[in-house]
Order: sequence, then C-alpha cells, then structure tokens
Amino acid sequence: MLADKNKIAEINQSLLTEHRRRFEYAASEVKNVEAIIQKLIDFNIAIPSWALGTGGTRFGRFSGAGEPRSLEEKMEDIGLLHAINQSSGAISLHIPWDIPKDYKAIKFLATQLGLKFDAVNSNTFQDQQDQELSYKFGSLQHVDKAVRKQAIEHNIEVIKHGVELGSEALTVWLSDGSCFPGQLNFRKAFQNTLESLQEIYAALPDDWKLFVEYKAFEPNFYSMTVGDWGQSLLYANKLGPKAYTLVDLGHHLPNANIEQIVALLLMEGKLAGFHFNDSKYGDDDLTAGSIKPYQLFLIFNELVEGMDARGMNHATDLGWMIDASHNVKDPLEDLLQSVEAIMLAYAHALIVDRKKLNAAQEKNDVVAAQEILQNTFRTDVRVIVAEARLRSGGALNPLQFFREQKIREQLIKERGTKTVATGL
Ligand code: PSV
Ligand code: MN
Repeated sequence: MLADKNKIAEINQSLLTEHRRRFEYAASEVKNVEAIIQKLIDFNIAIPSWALGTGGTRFGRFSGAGEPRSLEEKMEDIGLLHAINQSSGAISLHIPWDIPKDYKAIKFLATQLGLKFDAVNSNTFQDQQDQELSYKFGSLQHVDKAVRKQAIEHNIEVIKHGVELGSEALTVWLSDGSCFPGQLNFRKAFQNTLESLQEIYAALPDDWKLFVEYKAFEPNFYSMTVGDWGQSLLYANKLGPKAYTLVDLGHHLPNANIEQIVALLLMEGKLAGFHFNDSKYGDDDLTAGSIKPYQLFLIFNELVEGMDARGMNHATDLGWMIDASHNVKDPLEDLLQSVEAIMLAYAHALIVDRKKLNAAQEKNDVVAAQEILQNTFRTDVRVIVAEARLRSGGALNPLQFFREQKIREQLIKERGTKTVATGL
C-alpha cells in the first residue's frame, strides 16, 4: 500500500493556518531557524526489517493484524512511514530473517519507495533449521573452531547480501557469553571472538564499516563477551579503522551515563551510531523517548557537540536506527512516535546555545549550565519539526494522518488478520 501524496497535501492544507501561527512564534524565538530546519530535513532514521511486526516476550506474543508477510511488504510499510514523516528513508535488514531473493526487484522497490539500505545485521544468536552446528554456547567465541568458522561464514554471507543492495556497514551483535561462573575462560573467549571478527573484518569491502554492538546482559546472564562499550572499543581498536562501537540505548546497566559514553566514543572517532529505544529496567525496547526524553536530549546534545567538534555531517557520518519492539501498540504508530521523539531530541540539541554553555562551564557556573540545558529542553520545538516535515512533503501530523486515513484497517484488508512478521 502506498500513501497518497495528494491526501497528505489536502490534510496539511486544513491544518495550515494554525501551523503557520505557531511556527511564526517559534521562528521568532529560535536563532537560525532556517539552518535548523535544513538539518532536520536532511536527517533520517533507519527502520529495521524486524520492527514492523508485533514483538513479544518469552511469556507470549499478541499479534496485531495486517502485519507484513514478506520483505517486500516490510519495505512497503517503511515506505509508508517515510511518505508520512519524510524521516524514515532507510531499511536495515536482519539476515536470515529477511533474505533478499531477487536483488534487482528489491532495489527497484526501494527506489520506488525512496528507501536506502542501511547496515545489514547478522544473526548468530539463534539456530536456524538447516544449520549444521549449534550456537547454544556461543558463535564467534565458541571453543570449537568449526562453530566459529560457521559463524564467520554467515557474517561474510551477510556482507555479500549487503553489497548487492548497496549497504555500507555490517552490524555484529553477539549473544555470546556465559550464564554461570566458571563456564567460560574470559580471556580465551575474547581472543576467539577477536580472531573471528578479524576474519570478518578482512572480508569487508574497502568503503564498508563494521559496527560492534555491545550489550550488558541477555540472553547470557553472567557474562557477555561484548558486554559494554569498553569491550566493544577494545575490539574496534584492535580490528582497525573500519571498526566502530555501536550504542544501543537499552544495552546498559541501569543508570549508566550514556551521554558521557557517547561523548568519549565520538572524541576517539569510534562511534558507529545508534540503536534507539527506551527502557525503564533493562533492554525493554520501548518507544524512543517514552520513558526518559530528557536523557535522549542529553545524548543528542553530546552528539551534536561532538560531531560539530570533528566537522562531521550529522545526517550521514553516523548510523541512526530504531531498535524497538512493539508488544502492545501498532508497530507503525509506535515507529512514528519513536521517529518524532528522536527528531525532537535532535531539534532541541540543535538549539542549545553552545557559546553560553561553554562560558558557563569555563566559569564553573553549574546553575547557569543546568538552566541552559533545561530551558532548551522545555522549549516547544514540535512545530519546527513539523515545518521540516511539511517542506519535505510529509504530513504535518503523522499519527493523526495514519489514524484518520485508516491505514492499518487498509493493511488488514490487504493482508488479513492472521499475518505474523518475522523477527523476535
Ligand atoms: C539485541 O538485543 C539487538 O539489539 C541487536 O541489535 C539485534 O540484532 C536486535 O536487537 C534484534 O534482535
Ligand atoms: Mn540493537
């Protein structure tokens, strides 16, 4: 199903007078509003192919209806999102959940929908039906060389798919680790993992990057072999200039200062990018900005500061992706909410008065520094983000559009009520 551009324009028209009134006020309050709008227009957040269906926990999964049944339908869903918000113009594939069969046809569909192929993701955390050896005790870390070889070959296969589609990065997330003390020799597990990653790294095309994603726990509950940003950075540094550390917001121990982690990784030129989500307790994979929007802003504040310090392009020099699970919401509505929250956090970070903040820091004026950040966060930038969307042809109010146009109802008519999308 494709979103009707004329309908978007028609509904925008009915909201325009009120929007203009609010925008004029916001534009008078914010410095450089035109430059900020351009940055917002340029910014895109990739949607993973596994996020279009209902997620679940080990206790159950309550499927929605009208879920995409194939990679093509997943792409259509992302195309829909992108048509509505103009900020979701990329898809990240997880192999083998979404193996492209006909590259030419898939690339053609992507062009039609205005989508690019973001990082490709390998999967050595599950056993597949036709798989010879099991990953029960790890993949790249495994004590058995044959298992490591199988996992390395899978990653190289994933790179090949990515090359065909025009991706430029491989994200490796490993569930490798141990559940009990004594199960694993940490040093040997690290060495095996490093050697395996080195083989994968060697198979990367020249212009590709390798993203090493870390996670504190789950599914292993005593140790994870890439458990935190320190370990990921160790691998990335040992691997070479094409390897980077990927931050997934849900992959930290409670209360970790993620914004500081981001600042230092950026300083070292080793930040790959982000998997956005939000959490209260662990890897909850909730909608970005739904629990801790201030933290999301503080992270973006460091991102903008750090990227500007290195002269980086905000839109293209890091990988931006949502990695959330939707257990009780319509996945498409949830993704619209996540993208909006990310755009708001980015917009807030763009309007921080850096000169004033820097001066407050140099004077140890703690109160002024806090005031600058909190006043920024309390500034309403929703209308600025909406203006950027309007200028790119998106809907002024994406969620309202989705609901009023009864998009899910139409998808259910097309696909039925019993469809289940692949993923977790
Ligand atoms: C692991 O929790 C993770 O964040 C990794 O990025 C996976 O590839 C993804 O979720 C989907 O399972
Ligand atoms: Mn992730």
